[in-house]
Amino acid sequence: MVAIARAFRRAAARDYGRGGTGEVSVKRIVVVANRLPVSWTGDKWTTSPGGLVRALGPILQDAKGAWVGWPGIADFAPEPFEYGGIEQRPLALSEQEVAGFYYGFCNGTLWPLYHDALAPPAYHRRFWYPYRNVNDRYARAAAECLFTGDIAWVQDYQLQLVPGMLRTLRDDVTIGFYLHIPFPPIELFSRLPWRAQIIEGLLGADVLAFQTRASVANFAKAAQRYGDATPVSRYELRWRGRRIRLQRAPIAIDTPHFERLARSESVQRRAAQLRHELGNSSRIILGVDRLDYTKGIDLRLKAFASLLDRRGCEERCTFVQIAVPSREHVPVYQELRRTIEQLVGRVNGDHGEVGWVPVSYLYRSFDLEELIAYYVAADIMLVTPLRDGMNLVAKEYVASRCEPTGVLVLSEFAGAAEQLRTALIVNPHDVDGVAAALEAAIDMPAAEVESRMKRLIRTVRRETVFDWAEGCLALLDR
Ligand code: ADQ
Repeated sequence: MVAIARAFRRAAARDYGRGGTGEVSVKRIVVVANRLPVSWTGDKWTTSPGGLVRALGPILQDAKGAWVGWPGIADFAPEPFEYGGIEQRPLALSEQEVAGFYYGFCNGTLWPLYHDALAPPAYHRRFWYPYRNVNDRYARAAAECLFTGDIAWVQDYQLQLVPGMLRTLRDDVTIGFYLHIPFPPIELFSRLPWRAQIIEGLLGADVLAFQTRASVANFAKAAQRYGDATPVSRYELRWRGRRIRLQRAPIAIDTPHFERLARSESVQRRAAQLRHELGNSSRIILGVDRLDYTKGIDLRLKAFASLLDRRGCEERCTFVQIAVPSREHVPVYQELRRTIEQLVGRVNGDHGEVGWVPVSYLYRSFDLEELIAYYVAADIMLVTPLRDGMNLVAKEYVASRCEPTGVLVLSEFAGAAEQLRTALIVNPHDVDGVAAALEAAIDMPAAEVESRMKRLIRTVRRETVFDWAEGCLALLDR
């Protein structure tokens, strides 16, 4: 256990500029995830953006690890290769598998069901069978590259059957599972026609980790009801003679990297330019999300309109909403995009004036430095998902504060609310309540802004993505 933990500290120390121990982990770690950490651009591989990839890269290099995943293009079957010091094991998915497994069961059934059924989940056998078959293929691909004593670390809702399938193939390895999205309350989970199979699949793991205490408790209840698991304690179950540990492991970000970029001259210059381009409006309110119905962007726009109704427009607040395109082929996402664009038009039409556009809506992806420049420029960060496993944007905003300034308005339904307690916590369904929180943020005395933000910064610095990965793997490395 110590060896892997040290490898983590060394990776983290690199970022904080401290020295490492030079020790190398003895166990291999094989990550099994829907997607590979690299993407094919047509003529070469590049590393995909994201904290998980950045956090696990150094660890997998040290642990001589491998990564099993889909390269993201249908019917594309490259041979295993090495990239970034990691053995990449591509798993090919056909057009039909992508339709049934990924768009069907993952995004049409599980995603809405696990997010409070905010959109109606679709229960179709034509989605379930591909999900089962594709999970079986991931399990076999992982089994092929694991050695006795290795750790298989399975990621997220797309692969919930893999732990059980892998255990029947390889009982000589340790299996971990991490769920990035919420595990739903029993009242919702019960609706799933394949609930017993999902529970049995998950119970194949030695350690199951979740973002929040609520998700741990929800899973424990479902495992008892649909898997006949016996509770030993709040964080331990017994099932078919095996001990299964549950863990609350809230995901974090690469805080030092965000801090460094936020302080850089180029980002500071860009932030000043953005403020200037926004007409030096008195307050910049920012939203940053994947365009997804779980993120509550439409209600947020209504809350901003309600703020303008209350305060008039003398203050010239500007709301910048950055939305990264997501699942664009799916009708419910296309509909959401239309709704949001109409709302933006309506708020600007109702409240704007010549020379002042209240809502700036940017529908595209940004590179990290540009995104951080927006975080630096923003006075108020509005993070109001209707349900979210964690929400990294909230943590990224805090990590980008060079000084303890700025106010975070955060939904009580984001996993992040369990940790970021000095944010202004809101119910995102309560449009007037969110508008009132925005008013409170605008009027908040500087001393209160500072004390709230100082505590948020402390929390985000204390637990980085390296600590998160270390915590998860430490339980597996026994
Ligand atoms: P997501 O639902 O994708 O992740 P989130 O945690 O907010 O949600 O992460 C989004 C990421 O995308 C952030 O790192 C953000 O910087 C980036 N991003 C957003 N808009 C962008 C833009 N326009 N351009 C570039 N980058 C942009 C899932 C779960 C979450 C959980 C994470 C991690 O749904 O609840 O926090 O996994 O476990």
